[in-house]
Formats: sequence, structure tokens, C-alpha cells
Amino acid sequence: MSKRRILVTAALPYANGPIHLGHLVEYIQTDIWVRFQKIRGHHCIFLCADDTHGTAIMIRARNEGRSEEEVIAEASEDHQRDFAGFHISFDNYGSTHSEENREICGEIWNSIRQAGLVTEKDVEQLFDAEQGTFLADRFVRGTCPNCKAEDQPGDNCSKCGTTYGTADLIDPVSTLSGTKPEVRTAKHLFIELEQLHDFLDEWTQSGDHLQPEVANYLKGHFLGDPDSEEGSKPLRDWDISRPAPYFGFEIPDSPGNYWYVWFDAPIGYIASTKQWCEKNGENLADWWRSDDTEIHHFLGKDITYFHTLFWPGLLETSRSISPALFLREQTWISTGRH
Ligand code: B3M
Ligand code: ZN
Repeated sequence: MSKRRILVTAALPYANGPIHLGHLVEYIQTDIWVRFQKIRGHHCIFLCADDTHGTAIMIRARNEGRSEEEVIAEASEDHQRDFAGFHISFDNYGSTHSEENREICGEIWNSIRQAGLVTEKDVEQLFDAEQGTFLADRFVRGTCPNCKAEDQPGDNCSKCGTTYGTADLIDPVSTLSGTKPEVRTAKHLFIELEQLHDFLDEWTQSGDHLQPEVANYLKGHFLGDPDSEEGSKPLRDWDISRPAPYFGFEIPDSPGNYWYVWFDAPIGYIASTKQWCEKNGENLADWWRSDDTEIHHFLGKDITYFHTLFWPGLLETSRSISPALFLREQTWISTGRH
């Protein structure tokens, strides 16, 4: 049997909470699979990291009167202690708030810009003037514009099921300060995923990147089917930036704007690999740019589309422009929610 080179990742846990049993279902399964490959004599490495950016961490740090760096340092220690307690053994445990990640985000971002995939649009969003921050949907509650039920979440009504934008809520209230938010407009950067439609049709629907169930889900919910009567469905532009204040990496060519947490989170897989390579005298290109390496991502089904549309799209674009990084193979397993 020839020795395979296998890179395995598990989804990166958020730094804004502890590891719970739902997480462990995934990590333990992945750990077993990795141990099996290692015992078979393959060159297999298992990478993970804390997912550290976003509004939730920023708000928590503010509430606790600490810096975000302090909050995420504590989370990283807690997470690694708990993983070790369950004998989950990573080859490297990194952080998305690392210099390696910032650097690789910049490289991938440059490729996307060069490929002409980035566009700018004004976005209207609710703003909490007391806290000085834009409000993600989950930080707003109000009266449903349809059935008039009070105290409903910012994106859909738990009584009548209607979905709406936070700006449509009647009497919206910020859950951060209890004040009435105002509507403000800010510039956001978007990735025009539709430009990658043909690639994503091909990548998701043929080859052995995905289980058939996942390929069908993507076809039914997002991509459509070019050979059917209904045809392809256009992919929506992906809102990839957040205006300050935001805890994350500032976009070098767009000061005052930050990469949305879901842009830099999967890039954290590569950054964690880079740290491992540096400690072990290995070459990053052998793991992320080689036809001889298999890459397997294990994740929960609630985050499938991030890993099967955005992620291969980013990697393919980098590859065609740089040529840099690409996915060889993808394995997905259904586990508990995060
Ligand atoms: N932290 C969400 C989750 O835990 C997110 C995963 C990132 S994987 C790159 O479900
Ligand atoms: Zn309603």
C-alpha cells in the first residue's frame, strides 16, 4: 500500500463559548478517523484552531471590561484543556487571530480582487448609537410586521414564521442596550459568487469531492440545475466585510472595513497548517498545493454551504490567479450542531 498524505481538519470552534457535547461528537469521530489513518502508516495530520473574530467576541469583551485578546486567550486555553481531556489529539491547534492567518487572508484577498470578483454596495443596517455598533440580526428584537407578535427575533417570526429584514421590524429594540436602533448606511464589500457558478456546478456535482446527498442539497437550494427546465439559479453576492467597530482583520485596501468572520475562518485551516509546517520542517505547499495531498474537512451539516460554495470558490480563484491553493478532496460528515 502506498503511503498517502492526508490533511484533516475539524470545524473551528468559536472562542465565545465553551466546548460542549455537540462539538465533541464531531471532534471524537474525526480523531478516530485520523488515528486509523496514522495506524495504517499514512502521513496524516489533524489541524484545528479557535475561530476568534466577529461581533459576539467584541461585545463580550466590552461587557466584561477586557480586551478581545484576553477573552480569546482564555478560550483557547479552556478549549485545548477540554479537548485534551477527551484525548482528542491535534497536530496543531492555532487561532484565526494569528499573523499567519492575516497574511494568507491578504494573499487570497488579492487574488479575488485581481479576478474581478469584489464589488461594493451600500447596505442599510440598524445601528445602536449607545453601543456605537451596527447590529447583527440576532441583536435586534421587535414586533413582527406580519402577525404583530411582540418581542420577535430580528430575522424571522417565531409565531407566524415570516422572514424579514431587521429594518422591517416594528418598534425594534437593540438587545445590547435596550435602546431603539437607528437605520444607517455603510459600504460593504461583496464577492460575486455567481461568476464562479460554472466552476461550482462542476466541482460540487462531479468528481468525488462530496457525498451525493450534499451535492443534491447544493443543487436544490443554491445552484439549480442547468439541465432542468427551471435551469440554474443565480448565486447571491456574498457580503464579505463589516464596518468598524468589528473584531477581526482590517482589509488592507479598504481601511475602516474588516473581513467578515466567515471569510477568515476557513483560511484558519491553512494558517494552522503553516504553523505546524514551521514547527516540523515541512513545506506548506506540499500540503495545500500538491496533487499528492488529500484534504478532508469534517464539519457539521449546518455549515456545509460555507465549505462547499464559498470555500472551494476562494481556493479555486486563488489557484487560477496565483496559482496557489486548492482542494483535492473533501469529506463531510453529519454531526451535531455547533
Ligand atoms: N466557528 C461555526 C461553527 O462552529 C464556525 C466554524 C468555522 S469552520 C471554518 O459551527
Ligand atoms: Zn409573525
